[in-house]
Amino acid sequence: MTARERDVGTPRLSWWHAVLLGVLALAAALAAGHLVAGFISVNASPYLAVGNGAIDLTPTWLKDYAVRTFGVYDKIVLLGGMAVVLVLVSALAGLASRRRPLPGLTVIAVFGLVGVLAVAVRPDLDVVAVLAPLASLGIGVGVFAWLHRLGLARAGARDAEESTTEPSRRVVLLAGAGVALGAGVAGAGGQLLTRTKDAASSRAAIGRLVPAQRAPAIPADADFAKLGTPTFLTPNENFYRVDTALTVPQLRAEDWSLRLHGMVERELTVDYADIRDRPLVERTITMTCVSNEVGGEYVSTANFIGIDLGDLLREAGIQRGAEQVFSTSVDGYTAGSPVAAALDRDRGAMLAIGMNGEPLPLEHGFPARLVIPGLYGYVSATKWVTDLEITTWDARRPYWLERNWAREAPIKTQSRIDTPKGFDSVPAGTVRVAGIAWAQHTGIEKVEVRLDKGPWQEAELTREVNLDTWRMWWAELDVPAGSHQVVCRATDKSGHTQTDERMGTVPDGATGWHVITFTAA
Ligand SMILES: Nc1nc2c(c(=O)[nH]1)N[C@H]1C(S)=C(S)[C@@H](COP(=O)(O)O)O[C@H]1N2
Ligand SMILES: [Mo]
Repeated sequence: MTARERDVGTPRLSWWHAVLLGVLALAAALAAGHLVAGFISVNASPYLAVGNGAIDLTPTWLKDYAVRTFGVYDKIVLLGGMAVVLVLVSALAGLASRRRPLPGLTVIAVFGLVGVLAVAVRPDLDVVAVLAPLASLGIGVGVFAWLHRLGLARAGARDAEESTTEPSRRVVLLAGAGVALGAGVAGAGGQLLTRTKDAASSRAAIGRLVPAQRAPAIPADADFAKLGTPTFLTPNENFYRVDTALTVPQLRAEDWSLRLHGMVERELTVDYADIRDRPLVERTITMTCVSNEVGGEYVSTANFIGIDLGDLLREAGIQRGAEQVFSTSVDGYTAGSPVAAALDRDRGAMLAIGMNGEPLPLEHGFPARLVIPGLYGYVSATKWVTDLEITTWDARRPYWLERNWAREAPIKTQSRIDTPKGFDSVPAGTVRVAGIAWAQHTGIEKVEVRLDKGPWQEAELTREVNLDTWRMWWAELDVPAGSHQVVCRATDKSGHTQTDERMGTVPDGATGWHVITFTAA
């Protein structure tokens, strides 16, 4: 007897009941996991853990494509895409289980195991964290089996006249509604719990940070914000953000410590109070991301507050032959910075705990991060940093080096036009062009602009704040009616002028001139 023949006459679920069954079991599973994660860490929530895992496994070309296409929404797109796939597969799993529950149970169990795996490999979570995806697995399988049994029994009763022992239609509907309601309540509960357990209240309790040694005041003529450039200091909420974290790591200052080990004379472990009680320094630094395209937004400036990183390393005593400061974040992200740059007194590398007077915002690395002026962020600015290993280049391979980015990554001299914007229409005649330029740790010497194929014309620069920060510029051009292109290029204090050769961001930062097309009427 074939399976098909055997199935003839046995009860089966209606197709819509089967679809609903799959989706309800999925919802119950995810909600249960989220609720349990609420007691442990939001990062134990299976849905988010799988998303984070997916980010780490994504090949570089796809990641670059996602960032280019979706910008800051890339992670929302990922979560949304996962939701669509999960719902579709669960619905199909339900449909495949109209007679027997095994196909659906298998799919739910596989989902659960993927969740367990994603949580188990996270370095920032304890073993107990797998309780969250295990809860998902158990609830998902249990709900699927239970609703399936009820539904089949009901279908059987419908086929074989009414019988008093089988569940009524009403009972089946109530069971489904109960599962939906329970999932909603559990999911919301998990959300509330993670909110109260997060690091925000720890940060709020710290208050403003007052450095013993303040950065020189920013002069009023340090920007041309009135002409459309950014303000000299970037407000924390506007500071660009780039990281691999799907959800911001939640680390309380009370729980944070930093271990310094490897090729050192004495291992050190410092906690938040240790750092806070030291005389804090404040330094004005412009950070840039290597993924910044020509004309891009991944550049910002802040007054960072913290201690000198070189001082901390000297306290531990760096052994001869050390090359790399291998830093690890609480979420497992790693970066490698040159020991020489970290020790260089003149460069002023920092272990920072504050930004523009406040403790670091959670997204920017609370409780502590590295900031090394002049190097792209991925080799110098580890956020949520908890471990510094002094080592050699050969001994340890940081995250982005495994993904084709360069080991040495000094920030390239660049400039950007902020006004006019691309495809603006402006009155013909005198047109004011303004923008920014940066060459951290070298300094900007001049910026030039050119209309169409005309002569280069030197722009007016703002007062220099220090060599590690951007400078704003403006120029006036005589523009006849018509469509035009304006280009800018910067020359740094080493005498290097930006090349017009266009190179992409991989492996060590984009080159080329920023070009704006606009119309004068
Ligand atoms: N833990 C962690 N730190 C990180 C990253 C990250 O993905 N994880 N990204 C780095 C990169 S590529 C940059 S450009 C800077 C950006 O810092 P910001 O988000 O505060 O601007 O952080 C660096 N530090
Ligand atoms: Mo970056």
